[in-house]
Amino acid sequence: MSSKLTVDRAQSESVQEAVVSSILSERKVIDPDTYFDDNKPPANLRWANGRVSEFVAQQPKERPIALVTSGGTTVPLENNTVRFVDNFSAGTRGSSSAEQFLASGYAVIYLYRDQSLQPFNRHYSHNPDGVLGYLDIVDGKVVVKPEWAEQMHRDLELFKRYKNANQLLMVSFTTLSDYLFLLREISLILAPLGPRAMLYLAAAVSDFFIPTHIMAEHKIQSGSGDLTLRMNQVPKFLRPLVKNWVPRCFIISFKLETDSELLAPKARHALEKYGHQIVIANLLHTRKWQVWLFTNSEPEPYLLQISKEDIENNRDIEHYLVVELARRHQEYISNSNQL
Ligand code: 9Z3
Repeated sequence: MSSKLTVDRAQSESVQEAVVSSILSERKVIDPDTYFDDNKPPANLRWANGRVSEFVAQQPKERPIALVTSGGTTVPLENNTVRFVDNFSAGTRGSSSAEQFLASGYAVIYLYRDQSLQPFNRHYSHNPDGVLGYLDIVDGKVVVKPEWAEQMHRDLELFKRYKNANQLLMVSFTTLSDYLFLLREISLILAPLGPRAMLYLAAAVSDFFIPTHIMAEHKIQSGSGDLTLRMNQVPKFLRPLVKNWVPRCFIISFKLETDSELLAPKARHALEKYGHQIVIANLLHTRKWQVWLFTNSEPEPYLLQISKEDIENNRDIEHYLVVELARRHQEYISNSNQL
C-alpha cells in the first residue's frame, strides 16, 4: 500500500507540483520511533508532563490509576491549518467510562479531544441554546431550570468531590500528533507504576496522516479543479506502547469497525500482534449497547450488552464494562504481585 500523501490538483500551481513529486518518490511506512523526531510536539506537552507527574505522585499508594483516552484525532491538511480530516467519536465512551472508573475508586487521567464530551459535563452539550438553555432568571437571580436541577446537582456534586479528592486530571489534544506525543509522555510517567496503572484507549485515532515536512504550508488554493489526497499510514503505536513504554501496565485497546464480518478477526489480530491484555471490539451502529471483550486466554469473546430496561433508565453500557474491567485489572494486579 502506498504510504505517502499527495496534495495534488489538475493543473496545480508549481509549489504544489513540487510537493506531489517529492511525496511520490518516498513511499514507505513510517517507523513509530522516527515519528516523534519528524513531527512537532503540542504546546501543552511540558505542562502535561508536570501536571501528570505531580498528579501521579500525589495519589495514595493503593489507588489504581487509569489513563482514559477519548474523542477523535484531527489530521491537518495544511501547516497553517484551515482544513483537517477528523475521526468519528463524540467522546461518550470515554467520558462515561471515566465517571465509572472514578466511582470504582480509580484516579483518572482523562486525555480527551478538545471540545468533545467530558465526565459529568457530558449531559449538557445537546441543548440548542447552549449552556443558557439550562438556566433561567427567577426573581432577578440565575437558577437552573427545574427539569435539569436534580441531574445537575448530582453531576456537580460528583465532579467537585472527585476534583477535591484529586482523583481527576484532564489533558486535551486536538491533532493526531498532539495525541501521540501526549500518549507517549503520559505512558512513560505511568510506566513505573507497573500493574497498578491501566491504559484504556477509547480515543478514535486516525490511521492516516500527512507528515509535517510534506504538508502544504499555506491554505491549499481552490480554483484549479479537484483535490486528491494521498496520506501516509500512521505508524502502529500500540507496538512500542505495549513493548517499550508501559510493558507492565494493564492495557485495553478498542477496535472499531462498521463491517461485522471484520470485527472479530481484526480484534484477534490486534491481540496477537501487540500482546496486550484486552481488545474491546465494537461496531459503529451498536456501540452503545454491545461490546465484545477479547483476550488471549479466552477462546471466545466475552459479550457485554445492555437491556431495554437499562436504556430506559439511562444506564450506560460503560457502567457494566468498567465494573468488569476493574475486576480483571484487580486480578492482573494480584497475579503480578505473586510473581
Ligand atoms: C472506539 O472504538 C470507541 O468505542 C468509539 C466510541 C470511538 C467507537 P463515542 O466516542 O465512540 O462514544 O462516540 N475507539 C477506538 C477506535 C480506534 O481508533 N481504534 C483503532 C482501530 O480500530 C485502534 S487504536 O484500529
